[in-house]
Amino acid sequence: MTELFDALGLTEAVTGGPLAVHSPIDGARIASVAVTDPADMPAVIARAQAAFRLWREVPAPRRGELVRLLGEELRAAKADLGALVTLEAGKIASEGLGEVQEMIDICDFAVGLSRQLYGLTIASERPGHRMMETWQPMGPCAVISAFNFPVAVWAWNAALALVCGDPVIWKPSEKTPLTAMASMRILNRALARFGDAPEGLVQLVVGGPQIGEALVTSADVPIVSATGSTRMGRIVGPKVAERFGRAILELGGNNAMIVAPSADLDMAVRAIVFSAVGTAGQRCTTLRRLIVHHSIRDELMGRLLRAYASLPVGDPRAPGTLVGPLIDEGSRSRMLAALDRARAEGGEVHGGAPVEGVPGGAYIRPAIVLMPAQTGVVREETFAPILYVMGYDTLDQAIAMQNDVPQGLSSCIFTLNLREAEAFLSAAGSDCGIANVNIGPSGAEIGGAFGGEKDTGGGRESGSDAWRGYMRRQTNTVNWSASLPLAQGVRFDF
Ligand code: UN1
Repeated sequence: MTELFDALGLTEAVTGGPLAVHSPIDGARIASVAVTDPADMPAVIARAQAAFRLWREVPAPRRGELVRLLGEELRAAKADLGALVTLEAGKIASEGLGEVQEMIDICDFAVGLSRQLYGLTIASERPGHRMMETWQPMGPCAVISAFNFPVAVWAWNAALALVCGDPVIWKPSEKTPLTAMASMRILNRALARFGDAPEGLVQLVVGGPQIGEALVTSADVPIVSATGSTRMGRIVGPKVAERFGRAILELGGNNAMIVAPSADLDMAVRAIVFSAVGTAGQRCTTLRRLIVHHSIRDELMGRLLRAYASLPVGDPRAPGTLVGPLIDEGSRSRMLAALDRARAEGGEVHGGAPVEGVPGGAYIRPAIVLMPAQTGVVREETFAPILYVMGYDTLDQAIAMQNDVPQGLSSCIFTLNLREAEAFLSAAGSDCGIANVNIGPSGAEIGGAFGGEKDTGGGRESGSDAWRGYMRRQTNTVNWSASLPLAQGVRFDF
């Protein structure tokens, strides 16, 4: 651990502060870090505004150069930062590294984007006129991130915000400040190589709700990108809206897979197990509901129970482990309470027993719960590896069930039937922001827009044209003629 802290330049920063950081691996305290004084928040925001005034005038491809350097530094630090993700968030080694790879990928994407912040030219109805739509930097962007993707989600936002001309103020989860501090050190190396970026371009603030409140309520922070629970989004969203700020919300998911009679069950089983128990069920895209055609339900259940029985649960650093710890004991209690509730609502629970794993950590066997219907507990997101299984007769019924939850993040269907696949993707199909065919709901690539509808908050981050969320749209009309015709044929002669 000491070596890892040294390698990431954290040695000085991990002692003496008031915020205790615990590793979910064994519950041990691994650091005590400094927090931001809420009284400093106005100065933080003012620094971001000052940085904005300079950064917005740096040509976008030059801004992209900073993100290119960040991608290089992340490549060099991948092994160490990945190991720190494992230590601080409890992800298995491969997923810790995958998270850093996701940061590198979004940097590459954003570098290309820095030369492609395309606007439009629009046909003007007036002679000698030209209309355009241009995209301008917007201002400081607050990034409020969650423990489960402690660094990748910041990178999705920061890489885009930086090429779009926006400074970043990052408030990570209080459970994962170390990976944030390490990422800032990596970024600082890129900034040093870049040379002349304004001071305060990217700032880290560590602390609780008061810090978040300052960002959410300040009119000088026009964009607030927040990832976390729907409960958090219900607090953040209205406060940002009240001051007409722009909120990009990425909140809870309750993601389903429909398994149709023609499904390739070998593939479906692999997809189900990865997406239901990967990251110990702590992705917002985790598979939580399985909607299976009655004709194959027993066979699929049998296969899943066999697969679940052999899942290696334990120390995420150990080679071969597939399921690491939950983030903390509270999370394990919530999983156990949800399983009790599922039993009370008629569920047949398989698995879900606490296991020792590494003493001090919150380890638990993933659970599969056969439900008689989509009851109350199934409609809620429990951030843990619980997979509810329900049956269906017709595809219409299955799609209706898939959509009949408050959340709308990710969804998928396993079928070899073209009609079923296309119906699922159609206007009357899945109502989620992500809908896949013969792929599980989690593990999205950065190239697509990421986010979802309803209680998921409606925001889009990462790929496609999500960059527009970080810029100000401006419509320009230029008159290069020698007369002044009015639109809509209006006459105003004097
Ligand atoms: C999250 O859980 O907040 O699609 C993000 C995925 C990852 C990102 C998840 N690329 O599962």
